[in-house]
Amino acid sequence: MRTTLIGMDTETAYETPVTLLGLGDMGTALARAWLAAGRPLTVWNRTPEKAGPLVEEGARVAATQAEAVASTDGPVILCLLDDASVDEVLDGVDLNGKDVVNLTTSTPAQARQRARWAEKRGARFLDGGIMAVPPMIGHPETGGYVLYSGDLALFERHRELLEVPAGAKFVGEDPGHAALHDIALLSAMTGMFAGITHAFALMDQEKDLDRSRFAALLAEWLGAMAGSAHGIAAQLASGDYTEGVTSNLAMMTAANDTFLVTAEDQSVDPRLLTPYMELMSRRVAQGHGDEGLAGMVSLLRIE
Ligand code: FVH
Repeated sequence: MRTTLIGMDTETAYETPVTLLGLGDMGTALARAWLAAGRPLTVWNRTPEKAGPLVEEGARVAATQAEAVASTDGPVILCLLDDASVDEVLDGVDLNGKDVVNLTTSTPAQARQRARWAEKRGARFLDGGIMAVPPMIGHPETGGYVLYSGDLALFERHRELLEVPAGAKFVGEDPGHAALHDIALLSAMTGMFAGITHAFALMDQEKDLDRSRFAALLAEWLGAMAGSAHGIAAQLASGDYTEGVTSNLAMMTAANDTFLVTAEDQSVDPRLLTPYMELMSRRVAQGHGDEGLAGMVSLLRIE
């Protein structure tokens, strides 16, 4: 079913109907974005009460997940808690001929398995990793986006629709790659949060220090340092880990004692820093003090 023509000068620009399974915080935000954009939307949620407010905003509620999937020829978007809940929700549902887009957080292996599972059921499959929190959805100016991987033709077919809630970035035809990018980015964020936690702990005893002023410095500093990812990528690509190095590993490692002594003086447990410092020391001990950070990547590999 294809409805209202919205394009001014093309016959292919239609409002594609969407089916959305899962109305948690993220699913509800996605639903609101599509409704606000005037997309015909069918929703289903295990706890049906959550659909109530969306009906008032124009959504159609299906009584069952099978009915929701069967109700349109538009894409079926999944935004459920985890991979197990996808199994539970779609058990026995006819997906033949459907375009399935799974925005449920998965591991890369789960996403690849889900792609095989979809293919066996006659569906086309795209996996997505959401790099946004619910308040960012429908607000492109906040910089949120969704990473996609899998069926490129499917991505292109629904690209306009997928770009309504947030930016859409296709990262490869291996269906596991969106999840891999997602988890890699979130892992980097976890390391950043560990650093922020340690930094505030260092300030904790200093009651006269203005935390919000420090936060501004911290955010500015982390922003300035984030660009180092490009240098590491260039070194990994060239294999020359001394390329473009301004602050080498030996110099950085020598400063670690200052960090640790300061932590001790401020009565702060250094456990969030020491594993990384140990890796740095190991790389220097291997004779690579003149390098940047790229050489540390190989130290993390489990053979
Ligand atoms: N919220 C966030 O900040 C993050 C941002 C990045 C991406 N994540 C992922 O998005 C998926 C959905 O997250 P969510 O925020 O909507 O999660 P909840 O609010 O907890 O809602 C979970 C929905 O899943 C349904 N559900 C759970 N288990 C089952 C099941 N066994 N059978 C059927 N449905 C199930 C749940 O239904 P109900 O509890 O309302 O009945 C919700 O619809 C997620 O992968 C995040 O990692 C969000």
